[in-house]
Amino acid sequence: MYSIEEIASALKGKKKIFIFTHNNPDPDAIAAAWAVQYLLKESLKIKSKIVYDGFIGRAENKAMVKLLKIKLFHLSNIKFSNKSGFILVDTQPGFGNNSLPSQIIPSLVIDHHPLKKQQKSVLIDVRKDVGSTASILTEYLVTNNLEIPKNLATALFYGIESETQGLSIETDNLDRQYYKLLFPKISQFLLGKIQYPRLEKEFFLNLRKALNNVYFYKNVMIVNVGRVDNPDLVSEFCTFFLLYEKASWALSVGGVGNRLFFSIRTQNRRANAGRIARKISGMKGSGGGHETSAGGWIDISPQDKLETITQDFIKKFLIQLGYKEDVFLTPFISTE
Ligand SMILES: [Mn+2]
Repeated sequence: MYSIEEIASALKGKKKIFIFTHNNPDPDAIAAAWAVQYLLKESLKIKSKIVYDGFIGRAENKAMVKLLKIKLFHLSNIKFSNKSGFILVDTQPGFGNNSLPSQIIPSLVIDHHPLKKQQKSVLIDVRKDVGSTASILTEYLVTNNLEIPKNLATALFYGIESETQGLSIETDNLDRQYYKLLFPKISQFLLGKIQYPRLEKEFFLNLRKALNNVYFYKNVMIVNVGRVDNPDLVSEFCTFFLLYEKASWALSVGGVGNRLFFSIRTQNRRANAGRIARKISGMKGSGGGHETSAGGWIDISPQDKLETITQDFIKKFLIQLGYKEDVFLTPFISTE
């Protein structure tokens, strides 16, 4: 953990500060970015902007941003200068899941994914054993004796809660400690509205589409959501279909723009979903993640058909789990 003086000196001379989350930010990334913004404002009187790329698509995440009044800027609406300073949360320079231009060396990186080799940043606080970046940021606020406002506490609590499924997976002492510390400070009412959000009709249409394209093989749920405009759906359905009582793995895939996005989830806590994600994304894409939850994308070139790429990709994944190449996938729900 860095002192506020070290952070101040890393940001010295910077005119505008931008806090980057990973693309299609999840509650952990959003909460962590908001806490960095608060830390800079309260302790250093420095203003900053939170920047994301992609979509905020999941209903819970939309509700979080709206109800807690978190101000985020889409990358397409932001202009940098050579005096700008950059901070990355819940991701790292060189990861395929963020849009920080590769020539930029950030001033500070705070994350909980495995540390990328030869990392370039002025300050790097990466703790791979911690369950959520929100826990790390809560530590920064507490250590700097900052009072945590109700909405920020709610965001951080939900960040930890959603990332660790209520402290039940991939959890460290830090997560447990700050989950308890934040709990009396949150708005139960707003948290409830975030955890049980209202759903747009589009969600149900996508759910029907997904249900028609779910396959079950041995112990694996495979969800092909087809072409969608929001990559959050891919991860959302992956989590959802892993709920099937006989499934220990779930893979979901969906085409967004010229990329095939994928998510992996497993019930097996000793698995390494992140490693599998890195392997199957290969040279044409990017993948990574944690033990039980991972994801990434591969490029689809113009001459490739989405369906062919998808089928090849599913095979690649099943091979990683030790299944033969010519598996026959049967629909999970028969439509007859
Ligand atoms: Mn995270």
